[in-house]
Amino acid sequence: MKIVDARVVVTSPGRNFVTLKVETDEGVTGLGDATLNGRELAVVGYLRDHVVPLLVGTDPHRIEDTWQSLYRGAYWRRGPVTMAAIAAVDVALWDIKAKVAGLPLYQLLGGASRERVRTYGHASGRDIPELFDSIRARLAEGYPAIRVQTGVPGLKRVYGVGHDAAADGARPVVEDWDTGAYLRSLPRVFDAVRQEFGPELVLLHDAHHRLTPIQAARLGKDLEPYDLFWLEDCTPAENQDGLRLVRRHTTTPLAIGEVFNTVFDYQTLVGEQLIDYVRSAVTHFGGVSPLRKLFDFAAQHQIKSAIHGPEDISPVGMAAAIHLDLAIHNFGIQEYAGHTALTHEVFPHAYTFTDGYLHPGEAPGLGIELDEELASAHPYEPAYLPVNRLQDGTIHDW
Ligand code: EZ4
Ligand code: CO
Repeated sequence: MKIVDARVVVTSPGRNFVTLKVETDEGVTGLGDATLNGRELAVVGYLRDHVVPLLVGTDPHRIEDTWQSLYRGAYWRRGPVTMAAIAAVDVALWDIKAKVAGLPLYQLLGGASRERVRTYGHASGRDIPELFDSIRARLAEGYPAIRVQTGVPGLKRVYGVGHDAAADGARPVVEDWDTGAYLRSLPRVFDAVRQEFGPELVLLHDAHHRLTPIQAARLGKDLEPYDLFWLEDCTPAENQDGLRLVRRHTTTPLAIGEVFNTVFDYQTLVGEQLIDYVRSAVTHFGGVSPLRKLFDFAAQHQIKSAIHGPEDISPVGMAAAIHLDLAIHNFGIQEYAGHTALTHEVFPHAYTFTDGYLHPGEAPGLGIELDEELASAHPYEPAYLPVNRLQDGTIHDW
């Protein structure tokens, strides 16, 4: 079997998605997600100009060899653009192999370790009443766990709260930030949520890398009475040593990794058990092959999976995640933000979301298709993530 062509499709049925479609001489095709929010076209160029020419003529069954040749052969390793491109190839080849086997991908990964995949959804509000409405809406949709984000008194606009208008437009929207105001308000928000919804509701929070380690340590301590499932991205984790300080001071579970691209980013965090959940996406971590190795490494330290699943992971990337979730033993939880109705039409899929749980379905391969005609009717639209500035105008982490 040989790869005869590979094409990159960019479509925007609500937001931008980059998809690689690999074609073989036997007519079997495979799909992979290469979406990198705000830097989509860099990955398109990497794939079209530097990866596709190397793929044509190779055997699609040699997934590990292809992965290693793309990773090591480029000389320039790691980084989100490179690893998103390699991820798309890896996932497309797994799709092809599973289709040839006539099995859903999870069967090739060892088979099901559970009946269904527990998810969490996103609730947010600019204030407490709006937040409560949003939590009720997620509960009505069946979500068994909920990520809570709120506005901060004195700030006009906070990322992840309400409509994600910040992603629209050709220039980044500027959002304001005040860490002191945030640290004072968040424990009060969780106190109000616990009083309204009781002790059993599974609650999470994403701090979006905005705190220093000592601030993160304080927030983790302040949130302990509210029994969070996790506190996510409490501090920018390039400084891995900083997590030692956070860990020493709080028993609030920690989740990190959505911006990580390789296992090397996790060496200290996993090796010293400084976190409880690894958050990398199939799409940004080089695909199913390396993510599975990460989960095996994490399992040795009692750390569980929590694959990143925001709106900007395409249904192709979601499908790959759900197969892995079903198969691995140390599954923790799957983020599932869902997609627009049009996105589901562009990417018809076998996976299902029922009562807050996902299942990859039984279709051979990933169980996903791409309606190329509909995709081409919704071309790329420039869009950037927002930037954060402090009151004096200084750019802030996030
Ligand atoms: O900000 O996917 O946990 N989810 C998140 C996401 C990320 C976006 C970045 O493109 O933090 O909303
Ligand atoms: Co996050």
